[in-house]
Amino acid sequence: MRRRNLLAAGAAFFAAGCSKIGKTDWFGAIVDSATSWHKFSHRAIGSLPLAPEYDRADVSPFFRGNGSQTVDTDAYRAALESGFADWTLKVSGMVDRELDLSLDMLKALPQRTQVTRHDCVEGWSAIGEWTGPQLGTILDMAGIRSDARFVLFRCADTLNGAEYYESVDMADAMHPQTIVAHALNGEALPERNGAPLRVRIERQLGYKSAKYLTGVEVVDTLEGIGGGEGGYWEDRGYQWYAGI
Ligand SMILES: Nc1nc2c(c(=O)[nH]1)N[C@H]1C(S)=C(S)[C@@H](COP(=O)(O)O)O[C@H]1N2
Ligand SMILES: [Mo]
Repeated sequence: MRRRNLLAAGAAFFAAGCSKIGKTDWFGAIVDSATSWHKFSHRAIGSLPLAPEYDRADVSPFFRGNGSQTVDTDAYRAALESGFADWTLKVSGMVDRELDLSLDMLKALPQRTQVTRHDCVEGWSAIGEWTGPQLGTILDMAGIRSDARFVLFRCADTLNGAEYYESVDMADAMHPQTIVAHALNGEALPERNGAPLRVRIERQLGYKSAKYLTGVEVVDTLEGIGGGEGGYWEDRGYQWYAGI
């Protein structure tokens, strides 16, 4: 089933104009992906609980922005004005092949839509409908090396002069509800909610769901990255595994 989805994704991917990897590489990637998926499947499929999902009718009328509500650079302003035509998500680190995925490529992959509740550690919640490809699909395309342990999320914004970043383990990275969202409530992601891309980590507190996503980096240690605790807020004393 998954294999068939990936094949369909492959066709759509080429239709979207992938210039970075050739056709042969792509079919190699599909074969490899079965392997990379299996490596984590004993934890990721079936064994991990899903976060509750809600009905479209439960969606909050307004999904507030929190933390950074924009990226304060000329480059971001220009990107926003161009409809993020040149925005890419870079997939790098301990992968068999690095990827540079445009928004069109990400939208051409199989999509997941989920209505979930976002819980911020500051004591507010909101329900939203998020759409995007599963991070697992993207990681399968890149091919994760067997010694990889974490997936790092790189963001365009800074808070108090420091780059915002986050990280999850492989089980949460491959979790079916972990998606790279480009839409909220059926519309392109608003600026305040992380346009054009944000990750959704549905079983953990809001600060894990990194906005203004520019890169996904596969690593085997969190040491030496930022303050070494695995995320912007973690470096400031919050828990790395912020389960809800
Ligand atoms: N890049 C980035 N991602 C971020 C933040 C941020 O400041 N920068 N804030 C986090 C926090 S604390 C929360 S609660 C949510 C807020 O998401 P929202 O703005 O869509 O409500 O984003 C999280 N992701
Ligand atoms: Mo938050």
